[in-house]
Amino acid sequence: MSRAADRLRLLINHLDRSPAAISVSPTSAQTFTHSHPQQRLRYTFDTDLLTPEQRLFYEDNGFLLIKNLVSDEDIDKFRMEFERICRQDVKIPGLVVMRDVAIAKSEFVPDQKAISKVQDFQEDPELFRYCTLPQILKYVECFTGPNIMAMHTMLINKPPDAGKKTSRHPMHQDLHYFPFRPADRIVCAWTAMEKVSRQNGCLVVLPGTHTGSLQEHDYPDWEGGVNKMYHGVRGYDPQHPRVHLEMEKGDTVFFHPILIHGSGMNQTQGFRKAISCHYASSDCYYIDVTGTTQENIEQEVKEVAAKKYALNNITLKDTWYIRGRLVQGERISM
Ligand SMILES: O=C(O)CCC(=O)C(=O)O
Repeated sequence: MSRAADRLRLLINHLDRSPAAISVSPTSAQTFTHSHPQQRLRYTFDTDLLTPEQRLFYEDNGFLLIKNLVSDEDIDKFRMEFERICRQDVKIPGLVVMRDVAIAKSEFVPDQKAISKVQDFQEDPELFRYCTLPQILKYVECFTGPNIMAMHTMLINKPPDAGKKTSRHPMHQDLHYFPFRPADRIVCAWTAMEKVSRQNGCLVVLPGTHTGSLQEHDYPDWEGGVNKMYHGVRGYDPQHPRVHLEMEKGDTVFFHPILIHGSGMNQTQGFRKAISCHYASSDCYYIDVTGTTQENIEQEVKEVAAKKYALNNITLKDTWYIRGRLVQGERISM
């Protein structure tokens, strides 16, 4: 038996004797049914898909990269749909279209060059197909359990940096944006739509930080400006080892919402594209973020909702409740 398998067995035996170490929803602990329920570690389930090495890697590091998971054909279709959106050939309800802060309003042209991100594409059947791909869901289930909601969807079109370093994404923890828990039953799938490297601003992760807690976030005081809602984590250790996730088209990384990560500047002339979805177990539950470090993001979301959609009494929870879509199993408490 491999060393990883031995270590996994030791960890499982340890957890069997200390159930308090496993974090699940207080309302529905027993709804996570699996073929090997005793083989549940803190961050992963055994669904017969992950090797012992892969499970341990995620348990220890908070991310797992799977090569060649999404076909070129699918990625080309997602790219074509994105281009249709940019040309304004289609109008998708609820879709949020974002521009890099370095692009002045006056420069707007209906073209992908003006758009740095689209998010909330749950009503676009072609882009949303990404969130339902069976080969992605098979992995997602290892982290969320069998009842799966697609909560947050994004296609990121990182533009060539205009010289102000605004194409960077500050280091952050995705949980800052989410008023639902437990964190361990949430996972992001992020797929490279082309080769991503340090040159065009690949993801950068701080391995192992998923075992920490949610920290305070706010706008970094970057001289050249920072994109709307791109909050950065305060006070992380800049000396913490970093991993630059260089990936090929179709490679997919799954990562935990407390993992500190970000992405670098795009120093090429091309637009670096990636598509992603945050999934949560439908057994998760909403929390009230009043009085927590997440109050500032709730306030900002409320301001946008009031200004753009004339929605005045909305909470952070409401904005997620209406976006979430069941993609596998049963919708329980989400
Ligand atoms: O794709 C990127 O550059 C970073 C994406 C990311 O970390 C996020 O949107 O939370």
